[in-house]
Amino acid sequence: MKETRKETSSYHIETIAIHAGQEPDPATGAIMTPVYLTSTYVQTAPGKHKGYEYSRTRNPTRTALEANLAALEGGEYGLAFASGCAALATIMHLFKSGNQIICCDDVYGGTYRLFEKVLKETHGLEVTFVDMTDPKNLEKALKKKSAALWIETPTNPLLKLIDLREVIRWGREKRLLTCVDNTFMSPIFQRPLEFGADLVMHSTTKYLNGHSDVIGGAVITNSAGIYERLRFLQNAIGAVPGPMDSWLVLRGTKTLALRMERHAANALKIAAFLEKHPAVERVIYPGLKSHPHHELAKQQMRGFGGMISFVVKGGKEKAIEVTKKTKLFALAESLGGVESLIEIPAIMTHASIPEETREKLGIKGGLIRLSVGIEHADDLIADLDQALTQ
Ligand code: P1T
Repeated sequence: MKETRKETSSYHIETIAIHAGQEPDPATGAIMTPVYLTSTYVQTAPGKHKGYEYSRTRNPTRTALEANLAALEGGEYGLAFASGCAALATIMHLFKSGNQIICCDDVYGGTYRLFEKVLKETHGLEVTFVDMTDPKNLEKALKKKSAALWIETPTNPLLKLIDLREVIRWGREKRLLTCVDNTFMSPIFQRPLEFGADLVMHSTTKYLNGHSDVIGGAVITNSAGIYERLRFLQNAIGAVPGPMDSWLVLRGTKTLALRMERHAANALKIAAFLEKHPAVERVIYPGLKSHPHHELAKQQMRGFGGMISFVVKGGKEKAIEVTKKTKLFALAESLGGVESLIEIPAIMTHASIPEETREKLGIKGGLIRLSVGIEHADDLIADLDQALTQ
């Protein structure tokens, strides 16, 4: 059984999304990969099997998903996990106690929590948070024990952009493992392996699945050595997705390209609308000329994404009022689904970051984050308008 992708690399990404990793079922010709709901596989003699022995180790539905995700990121090898956090936790087992990870300072709250409140204590990892928008800050953080760079771009929730070419080049020069969380962009808009990253991580819960009905994660790499070790860890630790969840993500990626186009087109219209709204102090969207990293966004991303953050006049009280008044934008954590979501990072997704650190970063009470869905943009704009207007 092939572990890597079917040869689709010469195709456009829209075609890869639909075909990579998927063959008609050899038993029936079914065009959709079956959901192999099985924990174990019958052997013809001890140790003699068809490549599958136990579903923590391998499952055919998961194998198809892993090949599909690898192809989408332009990588050789893919591994699927039970969640984005499970993917991150497994990756961290590549390191030894005493190693230092240099992480960008604005990251998903759960990533921060895993680094600060778990891995520091249980693994003895040192984690240094750095504003990577200025690569000069990296040099200051570098130590003998530095082992990896952890990059999120655009960052969550402040949508700062990190120069992938520059930062990855620096990391490789210093022999650090360069890891990029590509959840916000999806491979449709950004492919970090093209910039030389050692590995790409995803919360597949988000755009890759796209329908808010799965929790999942993934890692993609071009390095056979890293893949072998991670595959060993995936099995040894066991934070794997079930076949049904694997199938749902595999189904989701078929429409990824179309969805991303609409997410981004809607987000640009909404960001432009918010920028002119009298109740809004500041809008952060990489597609706006006013975004400090707009030029970099044009260079390293093929689209600006579906995430917008904005600050309302009137601070936390006003922000709470707005999030309670929207009707189409559901008040909920997460992102990347077809439906639009609204949330307040300081109270919700980033609450596990201490208030003082949040304030320093600029994650204040009045900051609202939108995950723009694929509804009609005019309906979404009207919804925000009525919620923002007294
Ligand atoms: O939720 P999980 O699948 O474990 O993924 C964690 C994760 C990792 N990386 C990024 C960039 C993320 O945004 C997330 C999850 N984020 C949210 C739930 C959120 O609302 O931001």
